[in-house]
Amino acid sequence: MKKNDIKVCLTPALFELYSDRKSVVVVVDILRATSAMCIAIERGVEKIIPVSTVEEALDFKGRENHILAAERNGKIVSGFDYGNSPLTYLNEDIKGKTLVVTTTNGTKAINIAKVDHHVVIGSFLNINSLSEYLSDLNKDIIILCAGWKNDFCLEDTMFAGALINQLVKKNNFQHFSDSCSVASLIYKTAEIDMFDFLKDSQHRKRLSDLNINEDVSYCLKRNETNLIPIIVEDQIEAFK
Ligand code: 3SL
Repeated sequence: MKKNDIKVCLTPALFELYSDRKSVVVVVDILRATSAMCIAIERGVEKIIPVSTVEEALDFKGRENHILAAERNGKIVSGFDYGNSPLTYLNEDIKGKTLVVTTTNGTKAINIAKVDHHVVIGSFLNINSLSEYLSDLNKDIIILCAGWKNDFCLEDTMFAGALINQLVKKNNFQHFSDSCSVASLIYKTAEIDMFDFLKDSQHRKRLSDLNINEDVSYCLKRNETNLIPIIVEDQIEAFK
């Protein structure tokens, strides 16, 4: 049986090198965009519209049944009700609504990938069902780390390593690249205590300076949802 290849694209700046128009792309922004999206879908958001700019998000202002979320540099953009905190989506008000969202890195990575690829949203919060889904899909995979402003981020690469670890156990995947090896090594070192492992990472420090620590612990929880957010016609919805 031919095995499917896994590749890890360490930052969106490298995506051109990986884009092949046939692999499924798993977009990952562990802190915090894709974690927040997974939990928003779990808590009943009907669909998510990822936009790249604050202006595009504002175009939806006043539309019935829409919630607007915008984050830049870790903070909620003024005038918006929601930002990127997964904990804020643990509420009943979002049920059945459409979430329009723009974030510093996560939505940009999604919008780059969705041009030519089938896109799936990944996080620790859905890692088991995600690996089942990818295994059933039986395609080559690119894990696209959203990073920070086109730079490398430890937490996204750590997640890539965790996902590779699960996929390889399913026997229909293989990987050869150094970026996969480095992701696996990072995860092996981190897995005992991921929160502690990230303590000196740039993004944890950035969030910690904003007093955002609970979100980090929440984003490192596993399997809070079985749902797989996927892109269908430019919008994110749960795979059915
Ligand atoms: O860049 C993003 O998409 C965010 O996840 C960054 S933050 O965690 O909100 O700072």
